[in-house]
Amino acid sequence: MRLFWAPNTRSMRVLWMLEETGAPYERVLVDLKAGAQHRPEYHAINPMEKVPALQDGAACVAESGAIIAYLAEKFPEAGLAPPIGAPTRGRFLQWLFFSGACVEGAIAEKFTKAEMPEHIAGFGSFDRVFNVLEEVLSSTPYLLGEKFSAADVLIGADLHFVINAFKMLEPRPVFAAYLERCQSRPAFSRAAKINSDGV
Ligand SMILES: N[C@@H](CCC(=O)N[C@@H](CS)C(=O)NCC(=O)O)C(=O)O
Repeated sequence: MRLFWAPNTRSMRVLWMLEETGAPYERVLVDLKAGAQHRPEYHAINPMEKVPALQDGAACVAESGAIIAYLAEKFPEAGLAPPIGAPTRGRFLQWLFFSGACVEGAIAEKFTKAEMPEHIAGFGSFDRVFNVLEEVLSSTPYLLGEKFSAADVLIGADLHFVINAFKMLEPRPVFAAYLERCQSRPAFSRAAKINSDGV
């Protein structure tokens, strides 16, 4: 498997996930400043010309949530996804889609200060998105209950980005405790080191 990535980007989500699986992979740096994402050879891998993207033999997959779902299914022995038919499978898929559909919208709202009526915006509003996550994480240690899953990789990485990196959200005890749980995992530390080393 080859991960196309760049440091300090949304690639961190997939780096963390790959480290959770323990599977071997190669990292290919995409030099965003030099415009490498716009080269035809990278366009063939991700037509959106953004990182991250994963190549696995003849398979290519882009969009962080999709890559994480792909890896969770490819490596069931890692125990990061409830099996098809399990009651928690529905919520698992919900949180994987929630990142792209709702968290990304909320971040864009904050960055651009754009105002959209809540009933028009699919994500509702910045406040609603993070209040919902806070509500869920107030009653269970992880999104699916007692067990860490790939959904926590994605949403945990999003919360890390929003709270720690970009300071878009005021500190909240529920998120601080959740991030501490998620980030105490060795796979997170390995991914964070790769991210800061930049190679
Ligand atoms: N929807 C994509 C977003 C990916 C994305 O926005 N990547 C940014 C880095 S954080 C990027 O590659 N930007 C380079 C560019 O747009 O030229 C995902 O979830 O993976």
